[in-house]
Amino acid sequence: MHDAAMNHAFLDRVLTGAQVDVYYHFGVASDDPILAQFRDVRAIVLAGSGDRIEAFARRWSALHDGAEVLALPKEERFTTRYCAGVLFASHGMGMPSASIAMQELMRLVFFLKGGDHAAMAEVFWARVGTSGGVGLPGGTVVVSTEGVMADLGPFRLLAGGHGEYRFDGRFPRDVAEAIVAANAGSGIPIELGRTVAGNEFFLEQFRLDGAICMETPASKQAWLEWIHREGVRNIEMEGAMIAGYLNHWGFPRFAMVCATLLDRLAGDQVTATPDELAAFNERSGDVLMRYLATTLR
Ligand code: R2B
Ligand code: URA
Repeated sequence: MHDAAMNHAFLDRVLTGAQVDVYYHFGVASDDPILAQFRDVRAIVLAGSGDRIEAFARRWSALHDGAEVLALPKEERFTTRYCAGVLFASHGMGMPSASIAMQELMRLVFFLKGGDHAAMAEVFWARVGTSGGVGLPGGTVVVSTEGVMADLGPFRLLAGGHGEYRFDGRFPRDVAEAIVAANAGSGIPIELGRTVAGNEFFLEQFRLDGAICMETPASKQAWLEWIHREGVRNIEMEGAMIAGYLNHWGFPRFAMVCATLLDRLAGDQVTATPDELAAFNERSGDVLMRYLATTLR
């Protein structure tokens, strides 16, 4: 873990009790007794929607003899469940939303583990999601090797007076490969690849079907072919930031597993039926659960 990257001026006061940390968007604070039951957290599973979080927690509970599922009461912004060592949390859509979840969850992990680096390093993080495939048929599961922005550069934010902050978007390769290995023989098509995180579903994913469109069929195709040549296999909206923030603190184990809903080389609209979409979604969940079940004792 990278101690110097942690905001000790704030975080250490929470540990000593000099400051109560309000994880505002999750509706819980560091002095809430419910958090005592979260201290043994070994994995954090993120997904965009609250319904998926609820479904994952139920599934994890069923795999653990019906272990109790705890919920944080506030669900206005994010949905959170805790069951058998795994904290499941939704992050909404896009990096502005998901960065709020990440900042508060990283603070929470620091607090729950008492600032102990070895204990923090044992926490595994994963995002399970949906994406547009690049040169892959809908229903393929992509395990990301790196999250980049639409220009294939790293996740960046404006920094007052300092230009910009930049974040290393690489996902640990050994974890990505272990997820693929844990799913050998599952029959689910899985690919390793780089992932573009667009700041927008339409413009920054070079779609031609937005209300606002600034691309032509030729410029869109050129972008898709360029990112494909550069090893990109899918496009979503959070991975570059999530990997960037986790690398910033030096978490060693994290991953992103996304089902593709369509092949962007063939079109822009998501036309799969609700049943197909549910089946695609199920696959990414299966892939992660199979890995989790083999690694979390
Ligand atoms: C994938 O799907 C969502 C947009 O439809 C977004 O959160 C993402 O990354
Ligand atoms: N999510 C995205 O961000 N893009 C897609 O094309 C599909 C799902």
